[in-house]
Amino acid sequence: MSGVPDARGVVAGFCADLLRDPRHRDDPVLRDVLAQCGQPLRVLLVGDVSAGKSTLLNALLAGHHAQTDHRETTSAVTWFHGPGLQAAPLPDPSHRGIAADFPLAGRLMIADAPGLNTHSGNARHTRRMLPGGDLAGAAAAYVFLLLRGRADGEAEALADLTAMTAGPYDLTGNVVAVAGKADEVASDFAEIEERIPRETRLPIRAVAVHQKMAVAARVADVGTPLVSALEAIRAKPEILTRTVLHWHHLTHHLSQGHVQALVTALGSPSWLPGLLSRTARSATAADVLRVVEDMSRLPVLESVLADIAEDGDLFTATAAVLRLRRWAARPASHDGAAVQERLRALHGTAAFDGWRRRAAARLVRHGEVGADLPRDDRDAACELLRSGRCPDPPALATRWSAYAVHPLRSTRSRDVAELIVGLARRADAPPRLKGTAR
Ligand SMILES: Nc1nc2c(ncn2[C@@H]2O[C@H](COP(=O)(O)OP(=O)(O)OP(=O)(O)O)[C@@H](O)[C@H]2O)c(=O)[nH]1
Ligand SMILES: [Mg+2]
Repeated sequence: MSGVPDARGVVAGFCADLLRDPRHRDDPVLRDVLAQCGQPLRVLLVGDVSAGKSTLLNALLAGHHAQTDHRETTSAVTWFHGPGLQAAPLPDPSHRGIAADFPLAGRLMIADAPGLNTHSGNARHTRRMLPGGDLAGAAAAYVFLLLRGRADGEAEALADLTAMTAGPYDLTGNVVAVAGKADEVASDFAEIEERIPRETRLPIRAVAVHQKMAVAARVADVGTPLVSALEAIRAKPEILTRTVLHWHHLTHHLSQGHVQALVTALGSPSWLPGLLSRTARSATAADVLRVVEDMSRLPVLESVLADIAEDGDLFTATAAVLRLRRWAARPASHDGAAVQERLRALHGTAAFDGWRRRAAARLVRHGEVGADLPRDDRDAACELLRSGRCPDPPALATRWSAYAVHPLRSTRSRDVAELIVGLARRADAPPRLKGTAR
């Protein structure tokens, strides 16, 4: 399916066309949608004051880029993007942009934002970026930071965000819930990650993260003193004979610097025994930090973000089309109805055929569609939707046809199944490798 233009390239062309009209030449929404379509996926970090957003960001960026404190700290929306995007156009003049090299740079740009419950009123900057705000859609994906491993207080906000950004094809995956400060929660990570989507009844991916450990793993001036503190403890094994450990128990045995390093990197002393046992055979400081990184679960969040970024075209085009629809529906619009009509026509283009197939693949892989079919049938359908090929197209068509006709199937599931059946009937099997005759 090569040679098909990206959907966001088509939307960019659409905006460029509108901007040629003298009535719209300086329109800030059109200018920003055009910029957005040319940039890596825009991700916004949201959550309450002191949820640990900036700390998480520093871990993702592997450096002290954002200021952190126990009081309300972040006051403006600040975008972090790869060094290759110098002076990247931003959604609003009040936003700041900072170039930094980080593992996901190039694939996404990420914004730190004021907490949603500020006393200062700075929350308005964040709310402008959320559904209902004038900059809604300027970010196409969201990392929503939750506290205490629970989503109950945020369920409505999460539901609004998911519903209002899903677009015409019920796109899933652009909202990631992060259960932050996991060190302060008694439940284990797997339980938290499984419970959040179940309790909210939303198709969101939840990831539990210990941001402090993530920073220690990635930022040298936090990680190096931690490694040295762990070595000091190993030299005095009597420290860990207590069943309940508090930081003040360590002050008689370790230097103040070592205790401080442990508090900064671990938050709670309950993580110390596990960390010591998991690093008992680590030969080098780098080995220790790999264990710290693994325990922080930052790599899991990064892999979820990398997966979203892989479908950056899908998410960006969806957000951009939703923005343009709202722009065309604004009360002052002279040509709104005509623009809406032209936007609808975009969905008939080859680029949007590809967009629909990738959205369907996400629904099969991450959503409810095909949930009662065997894993192999879902994997083959995803392969077919993404590449136009799969191992046994006629067999796949038969199984997804049977799935589609079930009387209790939702309209969305039936649409996706019919799309798969149509593709399977036209598809080729991949060429059989030499020597793999059955
Ligand atoms: N125990 C624990 N504390 C953390 C963790 N991550 C951050 N903190 C602390 O939480 C406080 C707030 O962290 P920030 O990263 O500044 O929080 P924020 O969400 O950016 O806050 P605002 O910018 O004010 O909205 C700081 O004192 C951090 O040290 C964590 O994983 N565990
Ligand atoms: Mg902050």
